Amino acid sequence: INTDIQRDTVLDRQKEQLKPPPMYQVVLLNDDYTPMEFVVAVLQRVFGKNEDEASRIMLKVHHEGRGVCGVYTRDIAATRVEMVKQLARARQHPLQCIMEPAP
Ligand code: TYC
Repeated sequence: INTDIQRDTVLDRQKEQLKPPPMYQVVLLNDDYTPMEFVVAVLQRVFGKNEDEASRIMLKVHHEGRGVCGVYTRDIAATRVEMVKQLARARQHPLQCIMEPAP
């Protein structure tokens, strides 16, 4: 049998599917050791930035402590965070990258 709660749950899911998905911003954090050229290369490779835009974001992070690399759905944001962390680990740089709900 279908309870009132089951009917409400179906209606809530239908309504949820009509909304745009929640978005997450991928944020790069500053540190004192990761070379600037490495950060620029990561921004080009992982986030598809051209050299000028990559340099602009890198310098913003360097001066302000953090900077947004892009805004994506949850899975794409999570994958790009992991790609950044893996590239940093491979070169033994302390570069950190996080995702957070877009405001
Ligand atoms: N602060 C680093 C340096 O002076 C450069 C840097 C920029 C590191 C951005 C991390 O996310 C970062 N070499």
